[in-house]
Amino acid sequence: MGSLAPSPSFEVLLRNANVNGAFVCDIGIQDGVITAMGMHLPSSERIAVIDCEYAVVTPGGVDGHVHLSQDKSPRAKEAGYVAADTIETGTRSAIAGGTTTVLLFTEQSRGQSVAEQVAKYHETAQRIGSYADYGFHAIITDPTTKVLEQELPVLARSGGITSMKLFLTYKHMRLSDAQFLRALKAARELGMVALVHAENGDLVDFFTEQLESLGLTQTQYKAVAHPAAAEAEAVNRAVTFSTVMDTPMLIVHVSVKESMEVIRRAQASLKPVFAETCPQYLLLGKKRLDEAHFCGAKFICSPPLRSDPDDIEAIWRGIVNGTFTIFSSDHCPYRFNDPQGKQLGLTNNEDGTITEKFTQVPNGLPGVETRLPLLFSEGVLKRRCIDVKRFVELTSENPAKLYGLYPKKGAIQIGSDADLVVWHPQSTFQPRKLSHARDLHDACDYSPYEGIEFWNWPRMTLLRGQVVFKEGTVLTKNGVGRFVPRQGCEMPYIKRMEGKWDVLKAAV
Ligand code: DUC
Ligand code: ZN
Ligand code: ZN
Repeated sequence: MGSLAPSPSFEVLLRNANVNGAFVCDIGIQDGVITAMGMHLPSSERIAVIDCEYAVVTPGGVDGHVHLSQDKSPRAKEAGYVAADTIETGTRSAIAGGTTTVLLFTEQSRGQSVAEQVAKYHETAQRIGSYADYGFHAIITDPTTKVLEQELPVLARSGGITSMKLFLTYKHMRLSDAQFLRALKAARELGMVALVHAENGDLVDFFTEQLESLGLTQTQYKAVAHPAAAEAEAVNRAVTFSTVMDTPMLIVHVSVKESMEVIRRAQASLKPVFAETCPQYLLLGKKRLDEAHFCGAKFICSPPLRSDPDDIEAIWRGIVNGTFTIFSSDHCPYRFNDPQGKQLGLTNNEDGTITEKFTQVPNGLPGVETRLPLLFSEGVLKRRCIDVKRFVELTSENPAKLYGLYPKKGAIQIGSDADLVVWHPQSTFQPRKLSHARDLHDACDYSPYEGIEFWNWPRMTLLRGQVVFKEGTVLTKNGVGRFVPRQGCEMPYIKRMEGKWDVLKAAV
């Protein structure tokens, strides 16, 4: 008699999982990794069995755009703001919303070393302790020869940091075109993805000065100061440079249709241009900036919420038609009732009056916990414009591929980390309106999505096989999350381009 293959062993068994809404099976997990998928997998007393009750199970969310504990730069100190969330509270909120991996930002201020900043963020993450797995993008504001030729090669080749964020706006952060090109060349040579905050800084500054000279400084003027044209011009420039340099590029937080048109054109000719949008551009409009009693400040972010309803519809179309590669939170929270948060936008005048200044309000919204349930509820269940497969692409699979984490993250398959979200069976879930105080786990004091009705919510989150969140309660402590070193970009066009780049050869 021939020998039988040993049956796979597992310590956790998910029964009746509707994997990505596509097929039902059991999932066996051993040492934090998926080791078996099939019908009626054998169990025993020593195996922890979780019955998913045929509910949808998706890979743990990978949020490629999260700001935590990022308020120590000279820029932040000068402005006087303190972020609402640290790595501890922000990742606690992430796992409660089904996100098991977050990519955070290390920030180089001008004159600083990028490598030293990365080392500091590592130290901070270790000291504070994360609930989720995490990696870093390196923000580069000063692309010196030392940074590009000595520091980045080490970070990319042995430090597991394979992406950089570059700014085309903000006085303290933006790159000139020449610096931008040099940074893109380094990214191309090192196999890094360049994330770009694309707004024309001069245009925004000019509009801001004009508004200030007219005394128009209330929160609603934030949207006027950042016109669609400022974004579209910078996106056009960034995409042009990406094409010239053949550097994979992700345009972050895209908010207007004009930007999408540029991106779509580049994608149609298979340029390595990718795009991200965020929940606020799908679900919130400029009207929120008008809210009374300075509540508009809760909605101040850059790029701003848009007034044109066509923009919101266009963003939805991009979610459906593939223009957007990833859907990230851009979680960047500041407390509202806090003198080091959104209240920085209120100035007490000598005559006893108070002036609102949108320029002094720290930019950013919370959203790491609501990202998955919002897209699932609004996109899959209410509008029914995307299926679970596309939901998974946007929230987990594509960010994992783009940032070199796939298939360890972003997939439900044998060999992948057992990072999983078990949703509620649809037939038994009672729709509920979001209450920040009751439902969320961050350290902010509001949610921009307060009162929105959710049609489902993660019932359970597993991080490397461990149930870390269940039925509204976080079950682990900070410190279980690990740094995940990343490989190069795995998006399909990039593979095709490998080894074909030589700008000078093409020119002569
Ligand atoms: N850009 C971001 O990506 N997040 C917050 C603020 C900003 O300008
Ligand atoms: Zn940005
Ligand atoms: Zn951001």
